[in-house]
Amino acid sequence: MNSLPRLSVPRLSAASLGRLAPGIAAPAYDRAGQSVGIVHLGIGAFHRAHQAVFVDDRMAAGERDWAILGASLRSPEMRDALAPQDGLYTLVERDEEGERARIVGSVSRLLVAPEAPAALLEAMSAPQVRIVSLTVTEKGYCHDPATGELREDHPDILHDLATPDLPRSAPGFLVEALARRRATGIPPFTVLCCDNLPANGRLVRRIASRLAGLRDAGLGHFVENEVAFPCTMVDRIVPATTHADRDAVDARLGLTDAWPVVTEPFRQWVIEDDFNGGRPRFEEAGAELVADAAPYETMKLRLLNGSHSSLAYLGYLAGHETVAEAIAAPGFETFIRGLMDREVTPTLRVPAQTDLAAYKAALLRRFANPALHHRTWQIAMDGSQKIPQRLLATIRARLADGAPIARLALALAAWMRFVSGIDEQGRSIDVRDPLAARLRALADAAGPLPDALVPSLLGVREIFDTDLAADPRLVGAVLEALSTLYRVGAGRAVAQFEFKPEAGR
Ligand code: CS2
Repeated sequence: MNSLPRLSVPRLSAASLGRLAPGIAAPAYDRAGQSVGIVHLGIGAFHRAHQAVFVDDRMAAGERDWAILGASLRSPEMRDALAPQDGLYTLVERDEEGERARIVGSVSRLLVAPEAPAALLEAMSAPQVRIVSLTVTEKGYCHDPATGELREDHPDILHDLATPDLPRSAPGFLVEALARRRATGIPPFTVLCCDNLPANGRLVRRIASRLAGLRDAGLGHFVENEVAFPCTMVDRIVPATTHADRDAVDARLGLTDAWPVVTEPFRQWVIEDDFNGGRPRFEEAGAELVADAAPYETMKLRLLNGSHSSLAYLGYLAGHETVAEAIAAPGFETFIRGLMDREVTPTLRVPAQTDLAAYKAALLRRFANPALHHRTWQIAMDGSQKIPQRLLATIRARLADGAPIARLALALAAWMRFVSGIDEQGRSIDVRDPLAARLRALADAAGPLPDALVPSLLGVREIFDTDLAADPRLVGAVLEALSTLYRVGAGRAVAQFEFKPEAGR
C-alpha cells in the first residue's frame, strides 16, 4: 500500500485515541496493564476481524489478561503497520445498509517470527500464555492435503528438525514451545486452530505430535495426549484491504490507520469446549461452545467455502472480478443454489438447531454483499490446499451414494482450466499455489485437450489421492464439464444448469 502519507493527519495510536472522530467506538478498558494470554500465529486480516474481535469484546466486558501477541510467520508488513499504532486498528463492518467502524484494542504486541524466533518462543513458553491460536492458512501446516499427514520432506519441517530452537514453520513453533513448557513443568497451552481445514484441531494434533515424535518419542506422546486441540468452525468474510478502503477509513477516523480491516457484519465461531488452562468467556461474545464441532465445520466448508471456490474459478474464468459480481451474473445464483441444495446438502449431517434453509439463504445474501470487494482471484489462491475439503470430500460422499455430481464436476473443471494458467481470452493467469509450477507443467504438457488434461491433473496424488482418478464416474463428469468449458466458456456453462427449488426447502 503506497498511498502518500498525509503528514498533517496524526496516526492512530494509544495517544491519539482521544482525537478520534465521534461515532467510532474505541477500547475504554485498561489496555496497558494487561498481560498477554494468547499468542496468535499468522496475524492477518482474518484474525483481526474474527478472534481478536471476540477477545476485544471480552476485554470490554471486564475480562483481563487475555491480550494477544500477534506473530507473522513471514513478512514484517503487519508489525510495521500496527506497532507504531500500539497494536490498534480499525474494523469496518459493511453491507448494503451501511457501515460501522470501531477500533479494536486486543492486540498488544506484534512480532515477526523470522526476525525474532527466540522472542516468539519465549513468549509462547510464558506461564500466563494459555492459548496459542493459529490462522496460518491451509498450506501453513506443512501437511499433505489428501491424507492430512505431516510432510516429513517439507523444507521447513526438515529445517525445524535440524534446528528446533530456531523454527520456521507453525508446527515447529508449537512443538518447540510445548517441549520447553514440558521441560520446565509449565502446563501446556491450548492449541486453537482457526483455519478452514477439516477437523482442524484433530488435524493439527496429528501433525504436531508427529513432528514432536520425530524429535523424541516421549515428546510425541506428550503432545498427542496432554495438549488440548479443540476443533473450531470460524466464519467471517474478510477480503484483502484495498487502497480505497484505507482512504475511506482515514477520512472517517480523522486519523490515519496504516492497515484497517473491512468485513461483513456476520460472524460465527463454533468452538469445542476443550481447553487446558482456561479461556475467555467467548460464549458471552456470541461464540458457540460445543462438544463436537464436526457437523458445523463440514456444513461450512462444503456449503460456504465449496460455493466460494466454485464462484472463484467459474467467476474468474467468466471475467468477474468479485464474488458479488459473479453471483449477480446470469445463471450463477441458480447454479450455486443447485450446487448447495442438490449436491452438497444430501452429504451433510446438519448440526442440531440449525435451520439449513435459512443458513443457505444467508450465504447467498452474504456472497451478494455489494459493499465488499472480495476478489475471485483471492479465493482462487492455493486451490491445491483448499479443494480437497471444499469439493473433493463432497464428491466422494456423492459417489459413495451413487448420486450425480455435475455441478461439482464443473467447479473442479474450472479449477483445472484456471491452474493451466491461460484464461478464456488467451491471457495468462497469475496462479498462486504451492503446486503452481507443477500444475502448470502438467497442463502445458497436456495442452487444452480435456482427454489429456483431466487424467494428468487427477494424477496429482497430494490433491486427489488415488481413488478419484480411478473412478470412471468422476473422470467422465469432469471430462464432460471441461469440454463444455472449452467449448462455450464458463458463463454459458454455468447458465446451462436449471434448478427449481422444491417446496419447503
Ligand atoms: C475464502 C474464505 O479465501 C477463501 O478461500 O473462501 O476465506 C472465506 O471467506 C471464509 O472462510 C469465510 O468464513
